[in-house]
Amino acid sequence: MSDTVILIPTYNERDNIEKLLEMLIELYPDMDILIIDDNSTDGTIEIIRRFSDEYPNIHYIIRVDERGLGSALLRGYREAIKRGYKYLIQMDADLQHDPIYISELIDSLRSGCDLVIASRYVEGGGVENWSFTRRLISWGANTYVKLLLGIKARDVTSGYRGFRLSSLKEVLDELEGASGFVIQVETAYQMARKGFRVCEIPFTFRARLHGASKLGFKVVLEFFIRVLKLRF
Ligand SMILES: Nc1nc2c(ncn2[C@@H]2O[C@H](COP(=O)(O)OP(=O)(O)OP(=O)(O)O)[C@@H](O)[C@H]2O)c(=O)[nH]1
Ligand SMILES: [Mg+2]
Repeated sequence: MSDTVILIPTYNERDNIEKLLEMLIELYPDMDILIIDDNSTDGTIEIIRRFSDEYPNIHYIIRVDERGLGSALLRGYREAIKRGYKYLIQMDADLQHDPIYISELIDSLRSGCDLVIASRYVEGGGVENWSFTRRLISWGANTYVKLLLGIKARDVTSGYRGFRLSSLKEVLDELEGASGFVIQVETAYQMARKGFRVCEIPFTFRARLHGASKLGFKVVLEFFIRVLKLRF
């Protein structure tokens, strides 16, 4: 067992997950991987099973009665703590998060950060091929969070990040009930509030080439409401 686990939430990522797993196996052959899938209907599960059969370090959980990025990540955090890992790297399955940055995220954790965010909005970071609307949504979400919660990190909504699990464990109960991507904000907020060290490294967010975004209206609404609730 490695001391670090790579956590990947998946929902209908058939055309991305295979490539991602191949890249991870090549770059980090000894690292454990944990996939949390919410009962994908497009064949993603069959691909995950095939890899897990071949590589003993690839683990997965299929949730059949729940859906949501936030609750899937929470399940992954709890599972990783239970299994005794020291660090956790969290990344999307859709190839927007280039695995090349994982070693740098781990270095930051080893050198003392409790949370390290792969950030689009620090010097040297950026986004590839984003439409004006997509830029506006991301900028708006980050600005809203900063105005309300005063978080110092520049990219609080980035889902590409690393955690020291002993620190994350201390805020887990506060995250309960977060269903969508608002959980990214909540972990950063709660960890900073507890005095843990939050760091950022620059990264370039790639364009999604295959599959559909799951960013829906309900998830955005939850984001606005839960951030407001944290504030007041
Ligand atoms: N288990 C699980 N994973 C999910 C769910 N929704 C999204 N994901 C995964 O979470 C990651 C991020 O979701 P995306 O839809 O790519 O969100 P995004 O990157 O903010 O949006 P785009 O830039 O449009 O791709 C991907 O790996 C998804 O497959 C869900 O309900 N359950
Ligand atoms: Mg994505």
